[in-house]
Amino acid sequence: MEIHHSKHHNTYVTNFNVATEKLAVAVAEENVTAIVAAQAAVKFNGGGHLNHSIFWQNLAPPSEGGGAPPTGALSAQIDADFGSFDAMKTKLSALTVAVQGSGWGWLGYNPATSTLQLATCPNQDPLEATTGLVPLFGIDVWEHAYYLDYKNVRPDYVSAIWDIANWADVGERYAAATK
Ligand code: MN3
Repeated sequence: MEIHHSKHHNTYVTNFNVATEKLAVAVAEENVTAIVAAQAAVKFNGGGHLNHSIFWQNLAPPSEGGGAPPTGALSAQIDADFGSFDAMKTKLSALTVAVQGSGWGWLGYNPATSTLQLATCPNQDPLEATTGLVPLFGIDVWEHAYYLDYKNVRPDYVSAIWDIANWADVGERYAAATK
């Protein structure tokens, strides 16, 4: 987690800044080819920054509430949309473990239907910009997220993430999304 935060996340931020500078120059020069060419790096690195910014807040050590189940309005909404917290966990775990290659599993809020939804995204595609769902809780299943601790056993990593999930943070995101 330390390396993941200090090295990987930092690289997305650095490269996002490079990409947006390139984009700004291309826009200033009205160079349409360069504007289009800049999009992929903006999306990838901007997505990486957005996703990881949520990821670190979504986690907490058990001594700081990690693993304590959701409460209040979020808990009620999870029950309404998935039947139970355990049912949601089982479903999101299965979807996330099954991501082909690198990507993310998400619990998101759909403002159009006022419901919670599960989704997966490839690479660093940011959830809201690509699906319209407001990101509440994300699981990074790039190999860099788990290889040092879990080798190639992605299911064990996904199973362990629930022990440090910070549902107080997720609840705040839900409250903000539904305000
Ligand atoms: Mn990562």
